[in-house]
Amino acid sequence: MHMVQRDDALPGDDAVAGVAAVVLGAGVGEAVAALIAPGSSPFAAIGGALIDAAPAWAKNTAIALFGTADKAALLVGIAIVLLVVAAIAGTLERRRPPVGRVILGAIGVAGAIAAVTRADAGAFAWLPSLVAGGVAVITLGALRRVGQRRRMQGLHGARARDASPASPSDPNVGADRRTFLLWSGAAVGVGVLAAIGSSLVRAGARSVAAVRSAIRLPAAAVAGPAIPAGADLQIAGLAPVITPNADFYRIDTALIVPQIDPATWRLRIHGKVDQEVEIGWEDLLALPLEESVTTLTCVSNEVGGDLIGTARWLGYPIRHLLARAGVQPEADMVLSTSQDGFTAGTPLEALTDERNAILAVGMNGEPLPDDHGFPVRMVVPGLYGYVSATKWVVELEVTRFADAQGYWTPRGWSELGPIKLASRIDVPRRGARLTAGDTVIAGVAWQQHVGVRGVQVRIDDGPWQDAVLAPAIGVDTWVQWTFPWNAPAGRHAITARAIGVDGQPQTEAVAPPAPDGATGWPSVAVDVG
Ligand SMILES: Nc1nc2c(c(=O)[nH]1)N[C@H]1C(S)=C(S)[C@@H](COP(=O)(O)O)O[C@H]1N2
Ligand SMILES: [Mo]
Repeated sequence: MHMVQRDDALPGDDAVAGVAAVVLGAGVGEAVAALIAPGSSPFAAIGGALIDAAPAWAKNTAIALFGTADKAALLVGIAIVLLVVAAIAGTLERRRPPVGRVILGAIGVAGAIAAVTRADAGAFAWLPSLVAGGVAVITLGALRRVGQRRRMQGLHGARARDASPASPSDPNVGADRRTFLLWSGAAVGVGVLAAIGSSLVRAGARSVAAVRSAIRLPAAAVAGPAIPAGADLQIAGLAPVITPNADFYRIDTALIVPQIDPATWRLRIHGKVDQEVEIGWEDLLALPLEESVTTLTCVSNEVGGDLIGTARWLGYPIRHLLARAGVQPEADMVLSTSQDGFTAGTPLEALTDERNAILAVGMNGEPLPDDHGFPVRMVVPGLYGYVSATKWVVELEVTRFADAQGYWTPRGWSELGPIKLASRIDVPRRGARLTAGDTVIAGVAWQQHVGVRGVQVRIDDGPWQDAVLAPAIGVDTWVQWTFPWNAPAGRHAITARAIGVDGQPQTEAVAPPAPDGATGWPSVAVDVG
């Protein structure tokens, strides 16, 4: 033992063995997942468990730092942590065998537990992570044996020349180190190839994409509002009044987007109802669908942020389905559940009053994109998405706030999420350099379901001046505004505030997104030269 430790010529090799074992294990695990349990990728399972464990501040930090790339950032983070742990496990494996292998096996078991506890776990959800852990354990053991052989030989050689133990110039050691590195490299290579292959298999298996592209949605029985002339000011840099699907913000907890074949989709309405109602895709499309234009907003949107978008939706009013089920008088909430287990708690009233709360199937003239809830999602004007806009929705439970909670409530977000009066300056951009003279300031303002009466703009510490409001599509959508400005040279701060329908301006008080939505006036600094 003592001699082996003293012969620690190339300590980095132990870390290499650990990393190679984990890369091979992870790659094989991903491949098994892609082939037999698509939803149970070890990475996605661990990532999903971390997302579920995340409190409000963590969600917001991730969104603030990475925006809608928060999921990619999480996966990269998990990979980095895993590689560091792998290097440590490799080192420990030699110092105190079999500690390294035990660590790798434990990670596999943890992944399997995470996978089986996902809401949409299949019967074999545990398999990919266990295979990953098993492969990593076996590989680490094997690489260590190759490494050990090299050290033993190095030791014999070293006896004669104690000054340079295991010198790389020793031909035996050199050859065996090459063997070790070759095997390690092969493990990494196979692991990476397996991971790439599994992502290709995954992409190819997206038969739901083919089903989706073959769908022709029925025409609306009730047409939505026309876009009034002038509602879109067509100013460069100003968000268009209707957001193209490809540019629509995406926020959800799904690391792997649920793939639901509409032919198997069913929605169950149950709980405090006179009779359960269940409908399938064809039943839903056969109903008289209504079109509406509604702006969705995320509670995590910072002042000036872009987690907001407007679409023309096609769907069926939820209130008609609730009426069919017969809601019992003590109910005050509907807990909607996604196929992947996400839930939202929506006040019953918001789903039964006259607003356009719908089960949406269409978005801007096409079936919902995968990322936005295909085949069916909820759209409820006036409430932040986390309490209302359930994508991939499969269940509506009529219940009470006293008895049930939506996904984000126990994680530090408010039970109720009415959208706050807000505005945003799109033009000019923060930090823009302008030429002195006539220019235009423009932006959007919103308070869905309530409406906006006006917007005011202030230059530096000057007076509040009325901006021109473009015609609104309706109270459920944001509205564009513009303000002509004769910009004098110098550095200026432009601030805006919306005026609510009650005549009250948007609050100046600065609040962070958690627990129920950010507040404060948007402001941009510009240099005029
Ligand atoms: N299934 C599911 N639906 C969900 C979420 C989710 O995490 N899972 N997030 C909600 C949140 S927080 C928002 S803001 C909206 C965003 O909808 P979008 O991604 O279509 O813009 O979806 C809501 N619906
Ligand atoms: Mo959100």
